[in-house]
Amino acid sequence: MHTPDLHEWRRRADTLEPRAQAFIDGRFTTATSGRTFPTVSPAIGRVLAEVARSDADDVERAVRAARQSFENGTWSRCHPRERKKVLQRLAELVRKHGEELALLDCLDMGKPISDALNIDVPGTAAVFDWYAEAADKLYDQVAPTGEDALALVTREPVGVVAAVIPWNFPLDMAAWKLGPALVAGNSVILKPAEQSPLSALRLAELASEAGLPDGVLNVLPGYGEEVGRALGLHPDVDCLSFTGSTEVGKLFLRYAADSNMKMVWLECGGKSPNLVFADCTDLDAAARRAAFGIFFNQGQVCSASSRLLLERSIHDRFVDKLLAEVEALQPGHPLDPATRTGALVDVRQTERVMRYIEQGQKEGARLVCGGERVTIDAGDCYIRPTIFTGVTPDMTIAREEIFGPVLSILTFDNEAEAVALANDSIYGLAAAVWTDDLNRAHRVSRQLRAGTVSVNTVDALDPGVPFGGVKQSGFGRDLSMHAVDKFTQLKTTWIQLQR
Ligand code: TXE
Repeated sequence: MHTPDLHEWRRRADTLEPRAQAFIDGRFTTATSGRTFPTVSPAIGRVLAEVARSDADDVERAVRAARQSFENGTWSRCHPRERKKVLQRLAELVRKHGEELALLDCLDMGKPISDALNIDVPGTAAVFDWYAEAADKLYDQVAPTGEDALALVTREPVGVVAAVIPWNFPLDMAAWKLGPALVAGNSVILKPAEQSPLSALRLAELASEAGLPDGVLNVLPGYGEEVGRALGLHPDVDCLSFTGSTEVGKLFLRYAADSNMKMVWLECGGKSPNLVFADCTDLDAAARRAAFGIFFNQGQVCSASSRLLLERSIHDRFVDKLLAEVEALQPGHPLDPATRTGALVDVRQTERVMRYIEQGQKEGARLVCGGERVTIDAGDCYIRPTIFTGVTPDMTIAREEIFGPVLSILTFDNEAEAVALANDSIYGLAAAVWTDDLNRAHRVSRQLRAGTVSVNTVDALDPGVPFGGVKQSGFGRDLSMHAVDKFTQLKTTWIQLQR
């Protein structure tokens, strides 16, 4: 198959005409106010599209359409096999239009085209496939009540679900919410991040083409404070699933309390520790994955292994190995298929990350590589992979989520200290442990307060494995059958039997 080169991707980028209106009740439409906002590409440094700036009026329209579609039952009460077929077709359409979808995300938020094509698109299709397969395998339960009664415990869709998602994985995040919410029979309103709304709009169109009835999926591009807030406060939204910052996650809890006590599920920030013990024999693999764990997607990953905890005796050797890995991860043009590190999402995020780098230096950490912002073509949202050694637990770069290509290295002398350092965070999304000692692997995994602990790898992911956090990383799980629980209510039907 022909693989496009940089020249070809540039040509496609120049002729791209993305969908830019809101998608309500099966149709593209302007915002009620008629207003738009520009979405700027950090990859090519120009406005990609003027996008509908939805607000509370559009939320009203979308909620009405979602509610109507939910009540009329064309999706909520259809045979599970029908839902399966639609989701399977959607997965196929995502694959079929993979190059276009990959290009949209690459341009909109600056990730390398190769990652978008080889990771994001197949990952998105895999999630729809997985939930399609689940559609006719969701059994209900009968409670043990004794001879004189039959108590059915059935799962019902919650109704109207709103999903508010971030910009780091625009397609995947949409699929993580849509797959389980749709398979359970809900109607959904999706709000993509204002930095990266384009692929979600195209996805809505593909879902329609796959046979999803009108009103079951609505997409409202716009700002958090306008669309996100209105969804959070709406009295007819039954459930809200959010991925993004801890700060905004907390707002959704308030919105729910101030409105209808809607169910809220949060997947928020992280400062994930990656612990490497001296007994780990494959330090090359550990260094390779440590680099991936922080520099993949320019460090803009909620579960990024941003704190590397090294046993003191291997510190220098390990840092040398890491520095060798980083050589191959210098930023390049996102449209170049050879690029492994692309642009950060926008100027605001780039400046935010640069401030953290300055802060790290001011607080006395040692910058061993990177730290520089670079310009490539018309884009200036690039930062070289940055590593700090000599980081202490009280430093800002050891505590706050930077969400950029910045690794903080700390050292420990024994297992107890490693665990204490790892758990010294308000977050608890992911953690990784590298050791050849099986006992240690289990002992440490049990003590780490994180939603996912990976042993001898980082960032392991599969649609069938739950993903989510503890502490201020949030609650509720994306992916797997557990995600379906978030979007369903249990109904008990007690039937008294005559003897
Ligand atoms: O996230 P926001 P931002 C972290 C990361 C990053 C920081 C800021 O540290 O540097 O957050 O990024 C919507 N009411 N993460 O500002 O604001 C917004 O429109 C309702 C971690 O981009 O949390 C978008 O759709 N909604 C992370 C979504 O919330 C609001 C991913 C996420 O944006 C809102 C992204 C409001 N008042 C950032 N304000 C992760 N854990 O994956 C914003 N939104």
